[in-house]
Amino acid sequence: MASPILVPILGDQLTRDLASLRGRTKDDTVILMMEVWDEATYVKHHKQKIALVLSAMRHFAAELGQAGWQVDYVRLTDEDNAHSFTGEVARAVERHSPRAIHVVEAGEWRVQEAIEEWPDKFDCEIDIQPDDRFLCSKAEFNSWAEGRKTLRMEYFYREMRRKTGILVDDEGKPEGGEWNYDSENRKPPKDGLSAPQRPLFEPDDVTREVLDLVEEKFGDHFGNLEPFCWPVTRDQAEEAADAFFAERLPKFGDYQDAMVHGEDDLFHSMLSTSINVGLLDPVELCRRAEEEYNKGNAPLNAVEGFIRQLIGWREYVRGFYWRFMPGLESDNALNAQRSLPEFFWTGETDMRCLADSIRSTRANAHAHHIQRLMVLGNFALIAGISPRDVQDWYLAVYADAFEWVELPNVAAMVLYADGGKLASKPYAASGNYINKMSNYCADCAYSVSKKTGEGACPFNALYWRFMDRHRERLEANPRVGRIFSTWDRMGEDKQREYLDSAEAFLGTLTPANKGWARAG
Ligand code: FAD
Ligand code: DLZ
Ligand code: SF4
Repeated sequence: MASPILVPILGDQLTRDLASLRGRTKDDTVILMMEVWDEATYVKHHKQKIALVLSAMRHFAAELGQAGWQVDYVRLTDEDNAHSFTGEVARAVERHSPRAIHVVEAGEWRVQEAIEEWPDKFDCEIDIQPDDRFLCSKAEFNSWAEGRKTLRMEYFYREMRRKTGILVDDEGKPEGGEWNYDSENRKPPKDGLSAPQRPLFEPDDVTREVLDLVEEKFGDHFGNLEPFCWPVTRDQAEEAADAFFAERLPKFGDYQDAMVHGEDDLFHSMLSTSINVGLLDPVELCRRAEEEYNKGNAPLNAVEGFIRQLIGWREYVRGFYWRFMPGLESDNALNAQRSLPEFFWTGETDMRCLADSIRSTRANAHAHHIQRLMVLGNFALIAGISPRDVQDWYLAVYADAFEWVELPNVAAMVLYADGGKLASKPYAASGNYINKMSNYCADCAYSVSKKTGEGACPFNALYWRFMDRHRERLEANPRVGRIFSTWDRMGEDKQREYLDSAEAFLGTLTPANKGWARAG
């Protein structure tokens, strides 16, 4: 092939209709896919995440090859592997002498920065194309955000509903009269609540080979490698989506915020890994959910709730990430300085809610949203854990973690480290919330009804310590301010008991060994 177009495809761009492939001819294109050490180790990802990405990449390359594309696939173990995207593109330029490189912009800031240096490094045309797998472009998000005092997801979401026409009638009105049915999506779990088992995918030969590689090269990373049952092809991802729509969507809304010990998925879709690496199209999923509603198979609160997560939250956090990077990574509005406790890695804590959420994280490389937000995140917030430590942890432990989605959720939604650009108030809660929304507390070593002293649920005292410490900032906020009259009514002695209890608990925490998330 004389001087082809080189099309690098990254591990989260596994989409047949990727912008850089659209309109290209097979006899004039070399697709480059690169397994590189840098991507597996910039944080020490959960073993299942590495296996997921490498196996999905290998399957995708095989599919492209079968469809007649020329794919230059670099394996992690190839002798001369340069182990960085730029190093591998340089080697591919030597091999193929391309007349141009067409690449879709990267999902993560650090990779995009590297790509933007390619025009200075390579002596051919470099075309960096927008990632149009997102509904809202970076420019569109910026023009929506420009001049607004607050960037509430709700208003952004309504724009996305209007733009797609999903659950919107001919007059531009929302289906059912409301844009958001979140108030119906907070049912506590009833006794014995369980959900149908999602499809689990047996590793084939390609995945088995990757699992062996991951065990050999990344055996010291966090998490269980097996059982490994994530979808790694589009067909598998579609099967997973079919099962969700048929079996779990109807109750997705009701139990969206519920937590049950040992029930790791409940009615969640478990589709984030497939969506994030490019195997499923989020807007297509929303249209399917709408269809289930139109056919009378699922209620509006479930369908709207699911759609809001995808064209609301997912699109919003992506726009937010690119608007506020690179500052977002170092924001620390609440000046939280404590190191991450060791139990986040070991799971060894008597706090049953945390232990179960960490167990699921370790076993599945997944925990559902309320575990991430209201158990793990809430603890990190009210214990004052440093944003950098918390960010590294979340980026390392989840199979669906890519910085563009992880960072806004952690820094802004959970830790309020952005000072309130994303959330109207910190999501701080005492043990009461967890008790209401889960069955964790009944068998916990701590008593949720005990507020202070020996055996009291640590969330209770930490909550008041957090409120007291940040009073100046939070008191003016109408959504939080009233809480301080409760605090004031307690009187000094009671307040002292809370503060002493919190300090005593914090004094028992062992800081984590930093080597878990990042080497060195
Ligand atoms: P479902 O509950 O079935 O939701 C459907 C889909 O909506 C998800 O697959 C996901 O694509 C999208 N979605 C839901 N909530 C969010 C959200 N807050 N932000 C963006 N997309 C959302 N999601 C990631 O994909 N990667 C992450 O690294 C990640 N880190 C998070 C960290 C914290 C602290 C919090 C609070 C949330 C995080 N989320 C992240 C969002 C959410 O928890 C996961 O998307 C969800 O748990 C994935 O499971 P699911 O596919 O069963 O989701
Ligand atoms: C997460 C990941 C891992 C573990 N390995 C690779 C890899 O070897 N090659 C690759 O192309 N992508 C990998 N990825 C996904 C990338 O980190 C992801 O594509 C970038 O973060 C995008 O900005
Ligand atoms: Fe968690 Fe407190 Fe409930 Fe124990 S009592 S499970 S620590 S909220």
